[in-house]
Amino acid sequence: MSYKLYGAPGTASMCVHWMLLELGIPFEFVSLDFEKGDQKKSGYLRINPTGHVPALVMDGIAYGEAAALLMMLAERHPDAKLAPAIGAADRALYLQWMMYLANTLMPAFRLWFYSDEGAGPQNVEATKAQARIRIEKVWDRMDALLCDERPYMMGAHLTAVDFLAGMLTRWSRDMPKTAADWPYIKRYAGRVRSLPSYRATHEREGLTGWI
Ligand SMILES: N[C@@H](CCC(=O)N[C@@H](CS)C(=O)NCC(=O)O)C(=O)O
Repeated sequence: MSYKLYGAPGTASMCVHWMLLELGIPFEFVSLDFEKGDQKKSGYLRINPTGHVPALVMDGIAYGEAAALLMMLAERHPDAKLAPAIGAADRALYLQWMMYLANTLMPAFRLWFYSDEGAGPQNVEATKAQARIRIEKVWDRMDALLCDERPYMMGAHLTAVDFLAGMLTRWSRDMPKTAADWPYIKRYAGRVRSLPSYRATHEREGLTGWI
């Protein structure tokens, strides 16, 4: 199996980069420069027509969508047990949280970071206020899941959900309320950040903060 990940430091590609490091498998990382608009250049648009990162070329074929890539990697490397098996008791909860984070939290963050996209540059403040409400509702729900002090989102074991949730909690670090203002998320985020694969991703991407 061969892998080539296209990404940019600290962005949605981070969770895929992190899972590849956790899996300990060989891969190539191509860092795109957003300042130069690399993600909108024709060469990259042939790889990911959305003009977004991540894109992962698996055995010569490119795929996008961070959450889907995490699920694909977990399935292609079942020995790592990063996804509950089909039919396992916690499979439904796993699918629910992957979809919830991808469908609800990621678009809310998109509105927060690309706040002119929602309703134009004249409505940036209102868009950010809406984005913040949506993001904080997810933290409420995530904190309620974690309040039994389970080590990981799905319980005792690290799964693909943690790569997505771990990355997304980091994205709140400069917001008026960070995810770590929720007590059980704070605990959880501390555990996730101490994983060697997380620290290695942080270092390789040259990230600062939230460690
Ligand atoms: N739905 C996509 C969203 C990815 C996304 O929004 N990526 C951002 C970085 S976090 C991006 O590529 N931004 C560059 C741009 O929009 O030009 C996914 O989950 O992969």
